Amino acid sequence: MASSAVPIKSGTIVTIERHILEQQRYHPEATGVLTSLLYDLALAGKMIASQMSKAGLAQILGKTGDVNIQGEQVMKLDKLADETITNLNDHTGRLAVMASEEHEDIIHIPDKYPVGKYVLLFDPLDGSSNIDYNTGVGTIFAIYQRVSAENTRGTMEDCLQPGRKLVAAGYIVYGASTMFVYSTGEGVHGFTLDPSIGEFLLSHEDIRIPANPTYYSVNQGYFTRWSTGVQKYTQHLQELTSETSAISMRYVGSMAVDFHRTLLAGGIFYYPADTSKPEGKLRLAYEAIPLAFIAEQAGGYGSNGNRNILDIKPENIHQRTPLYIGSRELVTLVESYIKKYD
Ligand code: AHM
Ligand code: MG
Repeated sequence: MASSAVPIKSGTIVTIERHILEQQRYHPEATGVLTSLLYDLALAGKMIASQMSKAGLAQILGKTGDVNIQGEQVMKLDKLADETITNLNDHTGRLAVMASEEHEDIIHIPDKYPVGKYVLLFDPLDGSSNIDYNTGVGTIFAIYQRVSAENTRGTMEDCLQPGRKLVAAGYIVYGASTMFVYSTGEGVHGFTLDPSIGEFLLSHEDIRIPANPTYYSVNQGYFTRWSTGVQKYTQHLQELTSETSAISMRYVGSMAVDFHRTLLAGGIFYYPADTSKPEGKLRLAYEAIPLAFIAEQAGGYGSNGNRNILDIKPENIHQRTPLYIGSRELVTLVESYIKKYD
């Protein structure tokens, strides 16, 4: 797996801007537009992190449409995050079209602004139901090249591309610190926001998901609703724990956060289909595909239980999917349980 274009000596400080520029060297044909787009997303991450720290109280005291104690209109943080990303990207001339988990339809670039060649899909604030409890949440994004004709308004087809066509993907987690993790197909790199200088600094270069599992992550409250294969697989994971070693269970309920831990520690995150959600809960285009791309770039794997998530072309923009993602061995094992028992 490639590391960054210029070897980074320990003690060297690398900003996200410089790192993205260095990555561009792998693509001599690059015009710099993708580089700028990724940098815009890092900026969106900084703005959302700042809004979260300021707006936390407003969020807890009010819902969208309410008036806060200062008499100001309160905006829910998921809506605020959605508007931040949209408003930062609709006028830059880099995008043909956008789609967000928060919008029923695709988001067209306003007629007064130029259109570009990229397509941006995002979940602005994944796990937002956790905000009320001061728990980590995240932003997830996917970037494609448009398939529609240049210099026209982007289309739904631009947004319905399989993960194999991804140009870049990543996520931002807002936790004890804010982290930006991305890949352009040359490995996975993570940056931690230094709030005192407002810069993302390279903290996790060329992340590789450990093969040895540390955690499994699933909402086990739904156990009785799962298929036999998923139940037996989960029991198998529990049996891996012995007197001398353990695979522990961790579940935040914010996928970006649960995935981030899985990526760094090794293990599996899964959200199966169940009797009340036969299609699963997570969104293929906004959540499963970008994180499966990151997992694969880090040596892991993302599956819907039967096949590689990256090979599935979404049929509609809000399509849901079961998801099993993390260390390759654990994900292929759940596929074999599903094949055998379901
Ligand atoms: P959201 O996009 O509305 O926030 O929903 C997705 C979230 C994921 O982050 C998380 O994995 C899942 O919902 C948790 O669901 P549950 O509460 O059923 O375990
Ligand atoms: Mg989500």
